Amino acid sequence: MDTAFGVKISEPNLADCYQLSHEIRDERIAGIKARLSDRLLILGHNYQRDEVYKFADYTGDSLKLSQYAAQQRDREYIVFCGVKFMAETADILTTPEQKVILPDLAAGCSMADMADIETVETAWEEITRLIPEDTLTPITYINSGADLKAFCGERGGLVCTSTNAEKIIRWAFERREKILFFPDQHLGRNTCKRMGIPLDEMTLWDPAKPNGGNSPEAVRKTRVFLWHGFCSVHQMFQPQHVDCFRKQYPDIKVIVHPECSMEVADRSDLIGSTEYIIRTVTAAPAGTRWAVGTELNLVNRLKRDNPDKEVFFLSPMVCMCSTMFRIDAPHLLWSLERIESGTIVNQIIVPEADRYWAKVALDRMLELA
Ligand code: CIZ
Ligand code: SF4
Repeated sequence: MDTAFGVKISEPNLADCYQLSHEIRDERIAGIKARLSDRLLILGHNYQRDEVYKFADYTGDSLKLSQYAAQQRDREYIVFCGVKFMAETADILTTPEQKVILPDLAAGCSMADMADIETVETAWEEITRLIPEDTLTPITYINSGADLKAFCGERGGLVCTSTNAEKIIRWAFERREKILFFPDQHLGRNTCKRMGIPLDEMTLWDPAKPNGGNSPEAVRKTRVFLWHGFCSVHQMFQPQHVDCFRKQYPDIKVIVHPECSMEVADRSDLIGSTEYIIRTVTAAPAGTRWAVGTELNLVNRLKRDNPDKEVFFLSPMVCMCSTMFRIDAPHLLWSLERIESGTIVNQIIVPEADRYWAKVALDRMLELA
């Protein structure tokens, strides 16, 4: 790093990265990757844009990526092309010497923001005023802040992803009678329904209302409390989109993510995480037709990688994760240049207060996974 009179100069800046042509940007990213070599690990979530996805050393859903990050003890820098809760998870699961970097700090998750620690604590108090605390397990979808993961860890609960939600919920029911599931109501409802839990034993918890908007009797007889959260991307898929495809192509298979509403999930042939969707469509026989209800970048990649099949995006609207979209090639280049220049930007550090119990909640999940 150059310095003049103690003032740092020539720090690579983001605006400059936007001025470059695609080719030069790609060359520079590849150059830094080669120079940092084994000191660097770039992780790419399945929803990432191709312009950064192509540079990932390892790709997958949050479960696969967090398991992988936990094993890479020798990588000094982990650049996470994903969203904040994933980078936080990687920080919790890696050593204090390893640095986790999120190329754009605005890459959050609108669903994760629908549950915060104060409102979850209030809900917990309201519920446990009516039922014994040792009958309730808190479960948080991995799409949540580290403080909420810590909340679960401290109360005998754990984390789940869309890949393992059923296994995690089963584990919880083997120990206690009831669960509080947040922030995604749809993943909770779709999974519990498939496990045979009747809808009238599930209650929506609206944190904006006293007692979540429920009577004390309703709270007492509930088995599954579902937080009033949802993914704005997946809620755009509608039952009529499924009907429309079925009418046009009677042989089509409809596969959707469990963050879609129950009405969409119930009309679909298959439901599962991004990894499940990719695996299923990739393994399907040539000539088959698929309508896929999940994020657009993933579906476009699936289309391109499966030219022997017909792959359609389930909605006529553009359902793109606007926060995943934040990580673009200029941000990736900028964060890599800053690693090389020794002036790291956007390092994600989970506060010490949350780290211990959040790790307990994640480890419980990883042991089961
Ligand atoms: O678990 C993940 O990574 C998310 C958020 C979705 C999925 O199904 O991969
Ligand atoms: Fe969050 Fe939805 Fe984006 Fe997934 S697709 S990261 S749940 S906003």
